[in-house]
Amino acid sequence: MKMNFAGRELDLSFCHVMGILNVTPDSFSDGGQFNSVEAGLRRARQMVADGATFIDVGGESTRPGAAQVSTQEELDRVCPVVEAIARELEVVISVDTSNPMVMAETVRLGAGLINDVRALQRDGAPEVVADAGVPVCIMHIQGEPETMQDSPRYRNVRRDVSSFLTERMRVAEGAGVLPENIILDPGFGFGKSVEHNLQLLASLEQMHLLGHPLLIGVSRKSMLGAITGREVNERLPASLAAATISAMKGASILRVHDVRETVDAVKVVTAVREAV
Ligand code: 8Y4
Repeated sequence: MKMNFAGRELDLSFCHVMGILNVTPDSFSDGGQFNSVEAGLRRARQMVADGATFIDVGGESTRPGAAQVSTQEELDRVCPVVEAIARELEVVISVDTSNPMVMAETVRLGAGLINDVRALQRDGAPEVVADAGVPVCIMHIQGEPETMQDSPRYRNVRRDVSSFLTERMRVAEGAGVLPENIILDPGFGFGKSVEHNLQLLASLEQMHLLGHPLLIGVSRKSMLGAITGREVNERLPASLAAATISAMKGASILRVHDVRETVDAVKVVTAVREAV
Protein backbone atom coordinates (compact mmCIF):
# COMPACT_ATOMS: atom_id res chain seq x y z
CA MET A 1 0.00 0.00 0.00
CA LYS A 2 1.52 3.23 -1.26
CA MET A 3 0.54 6.64 0.04
CA ASN A 4 1.39 10.03 -1.46
CA PHE A 5 2.50 12.69 1.04
CA ALA A 6 2.50 15.97 -0.92
CA GLY A 7 4.63 14.49 -3.70
CA ARG A 8 6.55 11.89 -1.70
CA GLU A 9 5.36 8.36 -2.28
CA LEU A 10 5.97 5.87 0.55
CA ASP A 11 5.22 2.16 0.76
CA LEU A 12 3.38 1.77 4.07
CA SER A 13 3.58 -2.03 3.93
CA PHE A 14 7.01 -1.31 5.44
CA CYS A 15 7.41 0.25 8.88
CA HIS A 16 8.69 3.85 8.99
CA VAL A 17 9.98 6.02 11.84
CA MET A 18 8.56 9.47 12.62
CA GLY A 19 10.75 11.74 14.76
CA ILE A 20 9.06 14.06 17.26
CA LEU A 21 9.90 17.76 17.00
CA ASN A 22 8.27 19.90 19.68
CA VAL A 23 8.35 23.62 18.98
CA THR A 24 6.69 24.75 22.19
CA PRO A 25 8.63 27.51 24.04
CA ASP A 26 9.64 25.13 26.85
CA SER A 27 11.35 22.79 24.34
CA PHE A 28 14.08 25.34 23.53
CA SER A 29 15.14 27.27 26.59
CA ASP A 30 16.83 30.17 24.77
CA GLY A 31 13.54 31.75 23.60
CA GLY A 32 13.96 33.97 20.50
CA GLN A 33 12.46 33.15 17.08
CA PHE A 34 15.69 32.68 15.13
CA ASN A 35 17.26 30.46 17.77
CA SER A 36 14.23 28.21 18.05
CA VAL A 37 13.97 27.77 14.27
CA GLU A 38 17.69 26.99 14.07
CA ALA A 39 17.45 24.57 16.99
CA GLY A 40 14.42 22.85 15.43
CA LEU A 41 16.14 22.56 12.07
CA ARG A 42 19.28 21.12 13.68
CA ARG A 43 17.22 18.50 15.49
CA ALA A 44 15.31 17.69 12.26
CA ARG A 45 18.60 17.28 10.34
CA GLN A 46 19.85 14.84 12.97
CA MET A 47 16.63 12.81 12.91
CA VAL A 48 16.74 12.56 9.10
CA ALA A 49 20.39 11.50 9.25
CA ASP A 50 19.30 8.88 11.79
CA GLY A 51 16.74 7.44 9.37
CA ALA A 52 13.45 9.24 10.06
CA THR A 53 11.11 9.33 7.06
CA PHE A 54 8.68 11.68 8.87
CA ILE A 55 9.19 14.63 11.22
CA ASP A 56 6.16 15.46 13.38
CA VAL A 57 6.19 19.18 14.16
CA GLY A 58 4.00 20.23 17.08
CA GLY A 59 3.40 23.68 18.56
CA GLU A 60 0.64 22.91 21.04
CA SER A 61 1.22 20.84 24.17
CA THR A 62 -1.56 18.29 24.72
CA ARG A 63 -0.38 17.55 28.26
CA PRO A 64 -3.24 17.66 30.78
CA GLY A 65 -3.23 21.17 32.26
CA ALA A 66 -1.16 22.76 29.47
CA ALA A 67 -2.14 26.31 28.49
CA GLN A 68 -4.33 26.81 25.41
CA VAL A 69 -2.47 28.38 22.50
CA SER A 70 -3.96 30.96 20.11
CA THR A 71 -4.02 30.38 16.34
CA GLN A 72 -1.46 33.17 15.84
CA GLU A 73 0.86 31.77 18.48
CA GLU A 74 0.67 28.27 17.00
CA LEU A 75 1.27 29.59 13.47
CA ASP A 76 4.26 31.62 14.71
CA ARG A 77 5.79 28.56 16.34
CA VAL A 78 5.17 25.98 13.63
CA CYS A 79 5.31 27.77 10.25
CA PRO A 80 8.95 28.94 10.23
CA VAL A 81 10.12 25.45 11.19
CA VAL A 82 7.94 23.74 8.56
CA GLU A 83 9.21 26.18 5.94
CA ALA A 84 12.86 25.64 6.89
CA ILE A 85 12.56 21.83 6.89
CA ALA A 86 10.69 21.82 3.57
CA ARG A 87 13.41 23.95 2.00
CA GLU A 88 16.31 21.83 3.18
CA LEU A 89 15.36 18.23 3.95
CA GLU A 90 14.01 15.23 2.03
CA VAL A 91 11.49 14.17 4.66
CA VAL A 92 7.73 14.10 5.01
CA ILE A 93 6.65 16.90 7.33
CA SER A 94 3.79 15.93 9.60
CA VAL A 95 2.05 18.68 11.53
CA ASP A 96 0.62 17.86 14.94
CA THR A 97 -2.32 20.25 15.10
CA SER A 98 -6.09 20.36 15.61
CA ASN A 99 -6.45 23.89 14.24
CA PRO A 100 -7.86 24.09 10.67
CA MET A 101 -6.01 27.37 9.97
CA VAL A 102 -2.70 25.81 10.98
CA MET A 103 -3.52 22.76 8.82
CA ALA A 104 -4.18 24.88 5.73
CA GLU A 105 -1.16 27.15 6.14
CA THR A 106 1.38 24.41 6.88
CA VAL A 107 0.26 22.32 3.90
CA ARG A 108 0.76 25.43 1.76
CA LEU A 109 4.32 25.60 3.14
CA GLY A 110 5.07 21.96 2.27
CA ALA A 111 3.65 19.75 5.03
CA GLY A 112 2.66 16.30 3.73
CA LEU A 113 0.63 14.87 6.63
CA ILE A 114 -1.85 16.27 9.16
CA ASN A 115 -1.63 14.57 12.55
CA ASP A 116 -4.68 15.58 14.58
CA VAL A 117 -4.96 14.08 18.07
CA ARG A 118 -8.55 15.46 18.19
CA ALA A 119 -9.53 13.38 15.12
CA LEU A 120 -10.80 16.38 13.07
CA GLN A 121 -13.40 17.30 15.71
CA ARG A 122 -12.80 21.08 15.47
CA ASP A 123 -15.20 22.98 13.18
CA GLY A 124 -13.97 23.00 9.59
CA ALA A 125 -11.12 20.53 10.11
CA PRO A 126 -12.48 17.71 7.88
CA GLU A 127 -13.14 20.18 5.03
CA VAL A 128 -9.68 21.76 5.30
CA VAL A 129 -7.99 18.35 5.19
CA ALA A 130 -10.10 17.31 2.20
CA ASP A 131 -9.21 20.55 0.42
CA ALA A 132 -5.50 20.26 1.21
CA GLY A 133 -5.48 16.80 -0.38
CA VAL A 134 -2.80 15.39 1.93
CA PRO A 135 -3.07 12.27 4.11
CA VAL A 136 -4.35 12.61 7.66
CA CYS A 137 -3.80 10.59 10.82
CA ILE A 138 -7.06 10.14 12.71
CA MET A 139 -6.32 9.28 16.34
CA HIS A 140 -8.64 7.97 19.01
CA ILE A 141 -9.06 10.18 22.06
CA GLN A 142 -11.60 9.88 24.87
CA GLY A 143 -12.59 13.33 26.15
CA GLU A 144 -10.40 16.43 25.89
CA PRO A 145 -6.63 16.52 26.52
CA GLU A 146 -7.20 18.63 29.67
CA THR A 147 -9.30 16.00 31.44
CA MET A 148 -8.86 12.77 29.46
CA GLN A 149 -6.86 10.97 32.16
CA ASP A 150 -9.48 11.49 34.92
CA SER A 151 -10.68 7.87 35.31
CA PRO A 152 -11.10 6.82 31.67
CA ARG A 153 -13.82 4.17 31.16
CA TYR A 154 -14.82 1.84 28.33
CA ARG A 155 -17.38 -0.90 27.81
CA ASN A 156 -14.84 -2.68 25.62
CA VAL A 157 -11.78 -0.61 24.82
CA ARG A 158 -10.94 -2.35 21.50
CA ARG A 159 -14.50 -2.14 20.25
CA ASP A 160 -15.05 1.44 21.49
CA VAL A 161 -11.81 2.67 19.88
CA SER A 162 -12.69 0.97 16.57
CA SER A 163 -16.22 2.45 16.61
CA PHE A 164 -14.87 5.95 17.29
CA LEU A 165 -12.35 5.70 14.45
CA THR A 166 -15.01 4.34 12.08
CA GLU A 167 -17.31 7.27 12.91
CA ARG A 168 -14.54 9.87 12.47
CA MET A 169 -13.61 8.28 9.10
CA ARG A 170 -17.25 8.54 8.05
CA VAL A 171 -17.24 12.28 8.87
CA ALA A 172 -13.88 12.82 7.12
CA GLU A 173 -14.97 10.97 3.99
CA GLY A 174 -18.28 12.85 4.03
CA ALA A 175 -16.28 16.08 3.82
CA GLY A 176 -14.30 14.73 0.87
CA VAL A 177 -11.22 13.13 2.46
CA LEU A 178 -10.17 10.18 0.30
CA PRO A 179 -10.17 6.79 2.09
CA GLU A 180 -6.72 6.11 0.62
CA ASN A 181 -5.44 9.19 2.53
CA ILE A 182 -6.48 7.99 5.98
CA ILE A 183 -4.08 6.63 8.60
CA LEU A 184 -5.47 5.40 11.94
CA ASP A 185 -4.04 5.52 15.47
CA PRO A 186 -5.46 4.00 18.69
CA GLY A 187 -4.06 6.98 20.63
CA PHE A 188 -1.96 5.48 23.41
CA GLY A 189 -2.32 7.53 26.59
CA PHE A 190 -5.19 9.65 25.32
CA GLY A 191 -7.96 8.88 27.82
CA LYS A 192 -6.73 5.39 28.72
CA SER A 193 -5.51 3.52 31.78
CA VAL A 194 -2.38 1.37 31.64
CA GLU A 195 -4.64 -1.69 31.22
CA HIS A 196 -6.55 -0.06 28.34
CA ASN A 197 -3.25 0.76 26.61
CA LEU A 198 -1.96 -2.78 27.04
CA GLN A 199 -5.18 -4.32 25.74
CA LEU A 200 -4.95 -2.10 22.65
CA LEU A 201 -1.31 -2.94 22.01
CA ALA A 202 -2.04 -6.64 22.49
CA SER A 203 -4.74 -6.48 19.82
CA LEU A 204 -3.26 -4.15 17.20
CA GLU A 205 -3.94 -6.80 14.55
CA GLN A 206 -7.66 -6.29 15.19
CA MET A 207 -7.34 -2.58 14.40
CA HIS A 208 -5.74 -3.57 11.10
CA LEU A 209 -9.08 -5.06 10.06
CA LEU A 210 -10.33 -1.48 9.62
CA GLY A 211 -8.24 -1.52 6.46
CA HIS A 212 -5.96 1.49 6.95
CA PRO A 213 -2.26 1.91 7.79
CA LEU A 214 -1.58 2.35 11.52
CA LEU A 215 0.49 5.03 13.25
CA ILE A 216 1.61 4.20 16.80
CA GLY A 217 2.92 6.56 19.48
CA VAL A 218 4.17 4.86 22.63
CA SER A 219 7.66 6.39 22.94
CA ARG A 220 8.51 7.21 26.61
CA LYS A 221 4.83 7.29 27.57
CA SER A 222 3.61 6.84 31.13
CA MET A 223 2.30 3.30 30.49
CA LEU A 224 5.98 2.32 30.07
CA GLY A 225 6.79 4.13 33.30
CA ALA A 226 4.01 2.22 35.06
CA ILE A 227 5.35 -1.11 33.78
CA THR A 228 9.07 -0.50 34.44
CA GLY A 229 9.06 2.02 37.30
CA ARG A 230 11.38 4.26 35.22
CA GLU A 231 11.33 8.05 34.90
CA VAL A 232 10.61 9.52 31.46
CA ASN A 233 14.29 9.87 30.47
CA GLU A 234 15.06 6.25 31.39
CA ARG A 235 12.41 4.67 29.17
CA LEU A 236 14.42 3.97 25.99
CA PRO A 237 14.65 0.17 26.43
CA ALA A 238 10.93 -0.05 27.23
CA SER A 239 10.16 2.21 24.26
CA LEU A 240 12.18 -0.03 21.93
CA ALA A 241 10.34 -3.11 23.20
CA ALA A 242 6.99 -1.42 22.54
CA ALA A 243 8.17 -0.19 19.13
CA THR A 244 9.31 -3.71 18.20
CA ILE A 245 5.97 -5.20 19.25
CA SER A 246 4.12 -2.54 17.22
CA ALA A 247 6.27 -3.14 14.14
CA MET A 248 5.78 -6.92 14.43
CA LYS A 249 2.03 -6.39 14.63
CA GLY A 250 2.13 -4.45 11.37
CA ALA A 251 2.32 -0.76 12.35
CA SER A 252 3.32 1.45 9.39
CA ILE A 253 4.65 4.50 11.27
CA LEU A 254 6.20 4.73 14.75
CA ARG A 255 6.18 8.21 16.35
CA VAL A 256 9.28 8.36 18.56
CA HIS A 257 11.78 10.55 20.40
CA ASP A 258 14.77 8.23 19.79
CA VAL A 259 14.99 7.87 16.02
CA ARG A 260 18.39 6.22 15.62
CA GLU A 261 17.68 3.44 18.11
CA THR A 262 14.15 2.81 16.81
CA VAL A 263 15.33 2.62 13.19
CA ASP A 264 17.70 -0.19 14.21
CA ALA A 265 14.88 -2.07 15.95
CA VAL A 266 12.64 -1.66 12.89
CA LYS A 267 15.44 -2.92 10.61
CA VAL A 268 15.57 -6.13 12.61
CA VAL A 269 11.80 -6.64 12.41
CA THR A 270 11.81 -5.91 8.66
CA ALA A 271 14.73 -8.29 8.02
CA VAL A 272 13.00 -11.12 9.90
CA ARG A 273 9.75 -10.51 8.03
CA GLU A 274 11.58 -10.69 4.67
CA ALA A 275 13.25 -13.97 5.63
CA VAL A 276 9.99 -15.88 5.93
C1 8Y4 B 1 6.37 11.09 27.73
C2 8Y4 B 1 6.53 11.08 26.39
C3 8Y4 B 1 5.15 11.45 28.27
C4 8Y4 B 1 5.49 11.43 25.55
C5 8Y4 B 1 4.12 11.81 27.44
C6 8Y4 B 1 4.29 11.81 26.08
C7 8Y4 B 1 0.63 10.88 19.86
C8 8Y4 B 1 0.53 11.93 18.95
C9 8Y4 B 1 1.25 12.68 20.86
C10 8Y4 B 1 0.23 9.56 19.43
C11 8Y4 B 1 -0.25 10.54 17.29
C12 8Y4 B 1 3.11 12.35 23.98
C13 8Y4 B 1 0.98 14.39 19.01
C14 8Y4 B 1 1.80 12.89 23.58
N1 8Y4 B 1 1.10 11.36 21.05
N2 8Y4 B 1 0.11 11.77 17.68
N3 8Y4 B 1 0.94 13.05 19.59
N4 8Y4 B 1 -0.19 9.46 18.14
N5 8Y4 B 1 -0.69 10.34 16.04
N6 8Y4 B 1 3.21 12.22 25.32
O1 8Y4 B 1 0.25 8.58 20.17
O2 8Y4 B 1 3.97 12.08 23.20
S1 8Y4 B 1 1.79 13.82 22.06
